[in-house]
Amino acid sequence: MASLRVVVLAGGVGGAKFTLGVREALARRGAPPATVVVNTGDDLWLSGVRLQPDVDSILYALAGVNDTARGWGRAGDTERVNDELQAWGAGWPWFTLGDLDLGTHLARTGWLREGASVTEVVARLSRRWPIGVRLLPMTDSEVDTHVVTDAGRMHFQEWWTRHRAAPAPRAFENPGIEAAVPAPGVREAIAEADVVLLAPSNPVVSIGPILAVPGVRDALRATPARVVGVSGIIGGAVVRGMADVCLAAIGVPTTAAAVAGHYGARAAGGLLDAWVMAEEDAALAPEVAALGVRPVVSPLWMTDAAASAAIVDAALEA
Ligand code: FO1
Repeated sequence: MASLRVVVLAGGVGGAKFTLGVREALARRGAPPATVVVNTGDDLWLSGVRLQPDVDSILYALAGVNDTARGWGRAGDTERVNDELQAWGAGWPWFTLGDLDLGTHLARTGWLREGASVTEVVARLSRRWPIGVRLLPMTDSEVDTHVVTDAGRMHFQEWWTRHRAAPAPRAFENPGIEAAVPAPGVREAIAEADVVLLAPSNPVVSIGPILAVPGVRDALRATPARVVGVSGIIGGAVVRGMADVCLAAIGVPTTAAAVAGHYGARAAGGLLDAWVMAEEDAALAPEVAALGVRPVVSPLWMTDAAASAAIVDAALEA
């Protein structure tokens, strides 16, 4: 299967760990680099610079320069500029911009100001290190994520980072997404793929915005590729992040079978051909099969790149 063409839809931290596994699994097969379509729904402007948290999490992880303890930003970063911004009362006091990380945001913002598209900016960022995948933003348009909560409406980053997802969410909205189109290459990559993988990222605020870009769902429904999702739920609990809160807001229980049902079977108008679920959730496999989705039971802890690659192997063999 040396010519195996793989497309991954991914969010930030979980997406980064999964993408490390994709890169390793494909390299072992001698397959071409995967195309990774990254959520840009939590991008934002702050202190005059453009941030792309999910793009940067994946980029830094593939380059081996990420802060693995925090899960975001650069390893060994300092915060001198951030301290100055705070002293000026600029930015958000609860949101840290590391010095090295700010270098990325400044480069990106400069290129955007010079007229480069988001796709071109992501391509330029990808050239610095041999990251071993092709990164594409989901769209070139600016799409925000807003959270409607009991405490009012706020930007996703404020809800997530400042309030730790505490105010109960009523809805997630992506103003402007109806007018967005998939970034150049996204539809083509999906159409020409052999396998499309949905990373075990947050189904609501990471994979959700990618699927909400008009045209992406249709491309997934039409592709001859197998579409395989990987559960981010293990043993009925989220592995990281606050996906359970997000799922509850859209009425989806935090179980591997319910999330498979949320994506739906391709055979029944949904997206999935197969669903990789944790050994801890094996008892739910018949429920997944009843949806019309092939369940694949596998260890799902992404403890290192080799463990992630084993999950990708299970997905590719599905
Ligand atoms: N997450 C935090 O919890 N606190 C921060 O101060 C913070 C800063 C930050 C700066 C740049 C960046 O790319 C990401 C950053 N994150 C921070 C992570 C990020 O807000 C979220 O984890 C993701 O957006 C959710 O996918």
